[in-house]
Parts: sequence; C-alpha cells; structure tokens
Amino acid sequence: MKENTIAAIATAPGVGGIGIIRVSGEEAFSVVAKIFRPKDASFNLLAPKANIMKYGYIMDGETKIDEVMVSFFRAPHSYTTENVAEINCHGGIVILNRILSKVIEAGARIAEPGEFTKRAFLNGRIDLAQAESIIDLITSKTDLARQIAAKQLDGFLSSKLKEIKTDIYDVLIQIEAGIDYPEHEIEEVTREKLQSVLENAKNSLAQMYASFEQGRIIKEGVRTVILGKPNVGKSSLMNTLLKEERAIVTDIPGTTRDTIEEVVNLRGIPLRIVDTAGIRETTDKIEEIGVNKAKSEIAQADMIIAVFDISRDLTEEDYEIIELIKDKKSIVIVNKVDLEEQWNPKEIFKNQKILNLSAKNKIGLEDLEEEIESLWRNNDFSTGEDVILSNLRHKNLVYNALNEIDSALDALKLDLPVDLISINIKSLLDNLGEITGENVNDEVINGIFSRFCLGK
Ligand SMILES: Nc1nc2c(ncn2[C@@H]2O[C@H](COP(=O)(O)OP(=O)(O)OP(=O)(O)O)[C@@H](O)[C@H]2O)c(=O)[nH]1
Ligand SMILES: [Mg+2]
Repeated sequence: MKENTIAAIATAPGVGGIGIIRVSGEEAFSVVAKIFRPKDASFNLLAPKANIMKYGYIMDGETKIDEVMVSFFRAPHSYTTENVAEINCHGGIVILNRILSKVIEAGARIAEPGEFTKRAFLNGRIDLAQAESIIDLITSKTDLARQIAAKQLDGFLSSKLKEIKTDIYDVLIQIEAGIDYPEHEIEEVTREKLQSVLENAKNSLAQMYASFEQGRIIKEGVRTVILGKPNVGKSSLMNTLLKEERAIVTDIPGTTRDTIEEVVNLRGIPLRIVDTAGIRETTDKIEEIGVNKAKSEIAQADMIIAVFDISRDLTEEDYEIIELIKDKKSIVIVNKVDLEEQWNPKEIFKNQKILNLSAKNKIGLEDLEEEIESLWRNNDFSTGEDVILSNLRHKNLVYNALNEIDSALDALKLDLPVDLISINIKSLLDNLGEITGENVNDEVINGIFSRFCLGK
C-alpha cells in the first residue's frame, strides 16, 4: 500500500517565506513520523486526534534539517479525503528538495502532476468540473476569470447540470416503465412530459452554450493583435499599454520576431495584447516564421490595432495590412505624430476613424483607451447569475447534448416510438455526465489532470 502514499512540493519553486511539502495517503502519518520530531514529545504522530498543526524539526538521523510546522488532516477531512500531512518549512529549494527526499526515503512516492486533485475527484469529494475549475483558478489571469472558476469550484455548473439531468432522468424512468409494462398506457402522458422537459433543458443548455464566447473572453481577455509593418512602433505601443518595458524596442526594423502576449486590465476590460513581428517580405528564415505567425493571428483576433508610421511614406506593406484587416474589428493608429508628417491619413482612411498617437511620448493614449472602451462597452464582462461556460471540453459536450435533444424532439414530432427516443435521451445524459465526470474514461481523466502543476 505504500506506493499509494504520494508526496510533492506544493509551493511554487523559488525562494519564499515558507515552502510546503504535501504528503497524502494511508501511510502519510507514519511516513512523516519517521522524520518529524515534534517539540511536544507526547504528541501521537500516528494518530493525531483532530486536524492540528505541530511545531518541531525535520530530522536526518540526529541532525536537524529544518525547523517546521506540520499540519495533520485526518481522512476524510482533507484535500484528497485521505490522511494528509503538510510540512511547512522555510521556502528555499534546497531545503524543500532535501525534505522531499527524506519523505520519499520514509516510504512515499513522488506524486504525478495533479494527482492530489485527481484523488479528491476519484474519492468523490469533488466532481470533474470542480476539479477542472481548480486549475482555472490557479491559472486565472483576471479577476473575472477567477470569479468564474470560483463559482464552478463551488458547484454552480454542476448543480445546474444536476437539475437538468434529474428532470430528464425522471422521464426516462417513466419511458422505461412504459416499455416494460405497455398495458399501463402511460405513453401519452410521457410524451407530453418528455417534450416539455426536453424543451426546458434545451433552453438552459443553449444559454450555457451561448455563454462560451463571453466565458472565453473573460478567461483569456479580448484578443487584441497589434499589427503593422516593421519599425512603426508596435512594441512601443504594447509597452505603453502595459505600462512596462515588456517588448524589446529598437530602431532596427525586424526587432520583434515572435509574438508576445500579455494580459492587462484596461478600464475594466480584460485585454490580451499580442505584439507581432512587423509584416514585410523577408529572406530571413526566423523573421519569416514571425511574419507568418503575425498574419495567422488575424483570424483569431477579437480586435486588431493596426499601426502606421506618419514620419515615413506609406509602402506596399502598409496597403497589404489595410487589406488584411478590412473585415476585422479594428482600430487604426497613426503613430509618431511627434515627427513631421509625410503622408495624409485622411486621404488614405476615408471612412475609418483615425487615432493619432505617439507611443514613444505617450501622446494620444487617452483617446486610444477611450476607443477601446467604446468598442467593448456593450459586452458583459461580469459573471452575473447565469452559468458561464469557459471550458472547451464542456462546450463540446453541451453541443452534443443539444444535438441529442434536437433529435429527440424531432422524433417526438414524427410520433416515433418512445423506446427509440430513449436512445437519444441516454446519450444526452451521458454527454452531460461526462462534464461532471460520472461516466468518463481514464484517458479523458488523465488528460485533464496531466495539465495540472506538480503538487496540486
Ligand atoms: N519619434 C517617435 N519614435 C517612435 C514612436 N514610437 C516608436 N518609435 C521608435 O520607432 C522605433 C521602432 O519602434 P518599435 O516599437 O520597436 O517598432 P515595431 O513596430 O515593434 O518594430 P518591429 O518589431 O521591428 O516590427 C524605435 O526606435 C522607437 O523608439 C513615436 O511615437 N515617436
Ligand atoms: Mg516590435
């Protein structure tokens, strides 16, 4: 059974006030007992009475490795529902590694990424949607993303799905009773009930499905791609918007090679700003990859900020960019207005609003912020009372479920026998069950938890 006791460093690598090593499993207490010497010598390490924290030392024989506090959580009242001990030591990587290796020597094995949370799921403390929300919570880049994840962890999505499933399940039982005992003649009642239950489910699920776009934007930010030919000041603009020197700026055209992404909160709007390589024909292999990447960013963008340089004549590349963005939601920036004007923007962009800017001298920034705000003002960046889907796996399963509902409703209209319709209904329930993990295969489970960090 010992290989079932797992251990990992639970805190982020690096230097910190404290670092935590988490140990979980049947042998967690006996593993820790071998290396922990509590100051309170009477404390029973193998059977701590309640969830408790104890002060003492981690020992290597008679040598003290570190002064620590150890928390003991008794099954089932722990993160994994198993016995859990957490060693709080000083937060240096050498100390943490040293203690972890002592824990392994004492009989635990290294946990896989996400294995603690996987156990919490497999042991039934949380469902799969809740487990997934934990990684969303940890990796959330904006406070709104955190809010969605926190609600999902609290069981908001799961309980909505449960309501829908329970209603459908009740009718399914009636259908099956009808199939088994046809003389009961409950068929007609069942058909009507089935129709109304399916229509209700369709409404709720369609609302969830539609919320994905909002969920995606909240979670990832409005994907804002800065586009332009080399040297027009894209990276300068990126830095100005971020209020930090994130991207390299030089006077050499072709400075930015790869795309750079950062999330910033601009007047309450979560923006994911993507700086790109300047678009031009090039024989440089690396730069060419960057240019292609920049072009492929256009399709995924929620908004484009196209940058043009007023101090140099427009070139073929500028016209190509104007062409590339013509069907996208975009903002046209005429940059370097602190320098002498070489062309007339009003002639080129006749029907388009132009924003004059000096990214370097931070002139015109207010206007740009205002424009961005006005473009997104009508979007709901709050989390509201409804479920907001933000996970692609969930979205796809809701989509499948909606298709099954449509097939079932069509079959009802055609007066097909209910036992046939029950096939759609079972598949519908399976799809919804996969979101919360009631019927899900190992491959999906392993795929989900492998994306977690070590120690979680
Ligand atoms: N005078 C003036 N210079 C600017 C302004 N914005 C950027 N520059 C300068 O223009 C040069 C190019 O700026 P970058 O921000 O690196 O331009 P880029 O579009 O990212 O260039 P690539 O990465 O090569 O595509 C630098 O020397 C900047 O200091 C501005 O508003 N006014
Ligand atoms: Mg650049």
